[in-house]
Amino acid sequence: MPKHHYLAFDLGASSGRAILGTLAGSKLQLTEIHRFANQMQRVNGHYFWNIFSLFQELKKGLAICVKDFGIQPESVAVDTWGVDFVQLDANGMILSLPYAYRDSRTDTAMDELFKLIPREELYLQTGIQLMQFNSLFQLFAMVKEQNPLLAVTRQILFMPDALNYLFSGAARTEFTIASTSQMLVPGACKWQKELIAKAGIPIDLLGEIIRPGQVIGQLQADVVAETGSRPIPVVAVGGHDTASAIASVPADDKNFAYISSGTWSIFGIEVSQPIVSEKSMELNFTNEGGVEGTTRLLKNIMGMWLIQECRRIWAREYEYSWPEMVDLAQTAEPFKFVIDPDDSRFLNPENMPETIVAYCQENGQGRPQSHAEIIRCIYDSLALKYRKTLDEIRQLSDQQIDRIYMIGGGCNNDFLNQLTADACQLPVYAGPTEATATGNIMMQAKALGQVASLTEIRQVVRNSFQLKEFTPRKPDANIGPASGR
Ligand code: LFR
Repeated sequence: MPKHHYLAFDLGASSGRAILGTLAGSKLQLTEIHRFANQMQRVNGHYFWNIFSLFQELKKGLAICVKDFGIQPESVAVDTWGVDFVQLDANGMILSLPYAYRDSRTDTAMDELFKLIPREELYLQTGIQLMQFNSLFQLFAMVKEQNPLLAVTRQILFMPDALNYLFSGAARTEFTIASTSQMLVPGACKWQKELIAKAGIPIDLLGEIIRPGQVIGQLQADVVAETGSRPIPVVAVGGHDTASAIASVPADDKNFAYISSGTWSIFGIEVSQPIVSEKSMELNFTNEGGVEGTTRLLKNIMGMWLIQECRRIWAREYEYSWPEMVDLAQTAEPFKFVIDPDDSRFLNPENMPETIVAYCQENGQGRPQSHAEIIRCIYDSLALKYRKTLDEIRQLSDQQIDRIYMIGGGCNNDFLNQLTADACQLPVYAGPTEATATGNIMMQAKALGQVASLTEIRQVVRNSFQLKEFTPRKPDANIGPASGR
């Protein structure tokens, strides 16, 4: 049976990976080729991504694949987190490091923009969850501060588009990543031009939008020379990591919800049309673009960021492993402390554990006394937030939901998987862990003609990865108050 090799570059907020996908018939095998840390860089009190060192790591990944593994992939594709972008000048040069979305310069941008465009109008025209870091607010903040670079910017490119550009020389804007900007007409490859103009953002910075699953160019000669690869196609996949992850949900029907569990917990369903209504506005749901004409109706929940940040702070004294943190949580009393994980104070605090303790104290719960209590508080609060989000989805759509797929790096957390099953009273199926890379690889296979549809992609995923099932336990004291928070 002929084998097809594709190389996925999957960049997350805390790590990046080059993952090789080998497709033989309807079975996909993944091999991790290269993994590296990613971190926001703090410069002069602001946060940036070092896109040049990220590009260097991606090229290294390709070189390792070709030279050390001896495998020439048929194509490459990049996916990353949403919303952030680079600015290109008239010569196509990247003007500066892109800001990272947790930078505080957008702290007041939403309220400022609401003065020009009422909140309702903004939501109803874009169908995107209002979050201060969406590209619209980032660009608006630059307009407000009269950012001098804006005057010489000719085009903006979102992170995956920018990396595809560095690989291929082709500057294209892919639909799923563009949909995170809060600047598109819901569900369409169309900029919301009037709204963008009202925010003072020059519309000609935004390129034409293409659908995922297309070849956008070939590797540039200098990349070929540096990596030893042949000049293979660069593919626009679901450039938004969550779009790629959801493409690989191993479902054979539509009756499911998903949680893409990583730095963020992204909870949602897949729909064929955006759901943009007074109700979805009130509940602040997003309609991001998916692959193959789907829409991702979902909510961003603060997720493992809370744990990652506690770990980072505690590492000054002792660096916990992830399993150690899960073990510790199980020594603490359940549901003694509960936070709203999405309180804005948790977006980028100097000290996450102290911020959590202060929240609990302010809310009359007393002070968590130990690391175990803080970690338990985070997991319990996430599970409760998942239940609340599920209830909200059921208010928005009558699509039946009879199970939850937990995908992404966080799906290895059996403890949280069980808490989620209990809180939501639905079976939880965990896997695949490398959901994003899998979706990225399978959309490359689609672009190169090896699979024909999303249904076929998901068949391959089911055929290739073992899932772990978590059955909900009967509601009791263990899973907290019946109403959620
Ligand atoms: C997850 C993610 C979310 C997006 C957030 C910020 O990695 O892409 O979908 O809202 O990062 O971009």
